[in-house]
Amino acid sequence: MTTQRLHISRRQFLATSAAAGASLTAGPAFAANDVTNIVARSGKQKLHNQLPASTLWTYDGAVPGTPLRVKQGAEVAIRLQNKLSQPTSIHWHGVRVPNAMDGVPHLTQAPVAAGGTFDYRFRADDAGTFFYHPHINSTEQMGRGLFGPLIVEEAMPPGMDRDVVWVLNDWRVGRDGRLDNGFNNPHDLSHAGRYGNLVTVNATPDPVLKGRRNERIRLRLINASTGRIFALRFGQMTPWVIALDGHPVTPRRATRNDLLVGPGNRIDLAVDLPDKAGATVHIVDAYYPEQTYRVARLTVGDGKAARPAPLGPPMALAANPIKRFDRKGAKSLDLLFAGGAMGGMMGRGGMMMRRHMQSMMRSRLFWIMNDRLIPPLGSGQSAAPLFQMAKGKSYVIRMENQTAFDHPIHLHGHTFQVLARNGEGLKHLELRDTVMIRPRQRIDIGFVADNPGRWMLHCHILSHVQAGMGGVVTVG
Ligand SMILES: [Cu+2]
Repeated sequence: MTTQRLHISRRQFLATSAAAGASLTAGPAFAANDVTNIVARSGKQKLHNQLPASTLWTYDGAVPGTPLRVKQGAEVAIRLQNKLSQPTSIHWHGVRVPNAMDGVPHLTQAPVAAGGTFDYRFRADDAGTFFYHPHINSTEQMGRGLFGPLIVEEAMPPGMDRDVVWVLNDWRVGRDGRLDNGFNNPHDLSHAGRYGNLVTVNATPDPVLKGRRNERIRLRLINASTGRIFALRFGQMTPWVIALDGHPVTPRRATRNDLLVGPGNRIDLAVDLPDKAGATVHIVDAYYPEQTYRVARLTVGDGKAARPAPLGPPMALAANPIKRFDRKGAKSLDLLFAGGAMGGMMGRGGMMMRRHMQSMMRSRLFWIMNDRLIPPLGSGQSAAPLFQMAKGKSYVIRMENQTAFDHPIHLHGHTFQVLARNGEGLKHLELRDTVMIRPRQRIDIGFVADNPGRWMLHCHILSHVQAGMGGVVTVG
């Protein structure tokens, strides 16, 4: 590392601190030699061989960005350099970081200005499959390719033949074959979000993963789409699910609900390839049953088998150190989602829509949380927190979706337990940071508010958070 670079960084660091004001904390400065540099930059790349180049924004020139792999308990030190021409940040999705490291501009830090840097440092307490992405102008920044996997390896990883990370996302390609530049148009904001027409796995459409007979692959799926929800099917095969949103579950055959992977969700599967040379497993997205399409293929080679017979159930992964939620002492909070296109005008949600209709049209805020229109962070308008929580206390949030759309609801800084769907308790322990809530569904989540700070609670359909589906909860 040259002194000049450190000098520039320090000046930027001070500038950022000053701009942030008293309530925002800048990242800790650290010695350069133990730091991974990540550069957010713009460049021309083809989305597909047959298409002209589009302007993509990437981490280190690649989609997905630099795969980060650390051991559980390790200190992670990342220096983000912003070579974009607009402010950015990095949010460590699903990782329980200290508030100042959470990467949410206008809430936990100042935006990292064009040409600026920011130092992120945190300890990776939980093992699992996570990812990182910006948390400002997100529809465009993620929609142009800014996301990368963060894998925290267990102290004792399970014995699988291979560990494969698949980052799923989609791209909206215009008639000219280039990435569509219309981010945050009113239709996307008020409907299902920005859906693309080119689905890729690690930026490759419909890839083929080749394996051996009876090979067991740990498949880590990350949905980094701006809006697309996947309902995955594996043909005749039903893979084992071993973790949801990074957190271990007792291994079981994956249910349809497990395989419903919304933006922000991750799922770790143990996939056993068939005991048949030449066999192909078609992985299909059946979210829209009328428009199913293939996402990827697994094929079995005709060479040596990994083993003579298929393996039995995989071993459970060790639990992460999440504080157990105390149902008896928990305080209940209600959260009602309303608004959006095609939302009913009946019931409480309809009443809220009628009440806010005028200002919804004016403000381009199409979604209502607890009878409030909440402007996005950075709009200059401040909004009171949705909830204020006492540190160390247990909470239940009873969510109800009175909109016509699915929403993956993401809570920062915490891992919650999904307690009930439509009032029915879950059979299995399900720990998550992002939970899909279906139209007219009620979902109860419970957690210990043990991480002090100001945290986002929002839909991970990025057009929706832009249009009112995001609020702040405080813990302290
Ligand atoms: Cu949403």
